[in-house]
Amino acid sequence: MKKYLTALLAMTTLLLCAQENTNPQTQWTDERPDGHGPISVVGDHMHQKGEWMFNIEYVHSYMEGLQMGNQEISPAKALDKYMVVPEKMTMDMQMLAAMYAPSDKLTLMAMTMYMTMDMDLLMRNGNPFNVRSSGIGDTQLAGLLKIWDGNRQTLHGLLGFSLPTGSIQKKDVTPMSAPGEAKLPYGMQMGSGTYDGNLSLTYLGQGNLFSWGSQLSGILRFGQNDRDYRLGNQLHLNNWLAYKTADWLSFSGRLEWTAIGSIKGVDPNLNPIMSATADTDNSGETLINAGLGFNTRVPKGTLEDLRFAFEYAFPIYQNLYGVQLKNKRVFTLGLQYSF
Ligand SMILES: [Cu+2]
Repeated sequence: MKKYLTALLAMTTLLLCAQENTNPQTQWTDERPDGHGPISVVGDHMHQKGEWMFNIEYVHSYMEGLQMGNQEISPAKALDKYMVVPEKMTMDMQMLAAMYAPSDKLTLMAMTMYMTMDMDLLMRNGNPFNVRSSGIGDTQLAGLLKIWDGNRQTLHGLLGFSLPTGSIQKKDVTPMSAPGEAKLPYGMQMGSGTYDGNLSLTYLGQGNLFSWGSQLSGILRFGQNDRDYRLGNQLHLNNWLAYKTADWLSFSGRLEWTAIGSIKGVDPNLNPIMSATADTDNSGETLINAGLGFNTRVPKGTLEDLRFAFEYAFPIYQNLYGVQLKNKRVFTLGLQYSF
């Protein structure tokens, strides 16, 4: 009898333990550091009903050297065709975003940014010069809709648009225009000048230590801006994997394929023979970026849900249409707080 009781007790204990192990988490949760995707991914997560989030982000990107297709070319070679060619460029972007969820099924998002661009160029006579531009960029508004949620996986869609609040009239002094200012090329302008549509579909999954995500996104531009051109449409396929090392820290790896179409139309104030950056034949690209980063999240206490994240991204493949500056690296830093 005692034997049976012991066996019964052992079995009950085993069953209870088994239940403890097989019934931990059935829903996807954002209450872990990798509950948000890598910081460079936009629209990666949604919020719960009544929740707000504020996000301050800093993005630094750097381009250097010339490439034609997937071959490097020298400035001298490019100067056979153009009077001026670019040598390097930095773009610094400070972004402010707010998210609010009126329901579990819907999260609203608004985003504004301030950008500074700096470009070094070289003239055919061998003289270098520099141009700068800065200002607010385009304003993004979006809604994220939960499509499916179950078995620690979710699927949501993003539908948004971009308002042309960024200037496309930026000018600076160049050796050719001095003492006056000349219109700066397409890549030095703050916005697209058109109303653009943003669409994306994001799949997220979670295990106990690992999490993963996949996002297909696009930017569709319509019509023409008041400078008679339209920037290229964009298509991105982003995939990432994260590993949670502690309840406050996770590391991520990301691989993103991007295709950007060429500029359609021509700004009448830009002369394509003058500068490689003013020729719309030199626009559009396909590239594959790799990103390495980490997320941190305060797991409890008064600052619960304060997050800090970082990512370093670099191209492992790039095909640039025409002659363009090579993409080198992108740093993204972000501070997020939800309540
Ligand atoms: Cu958020």
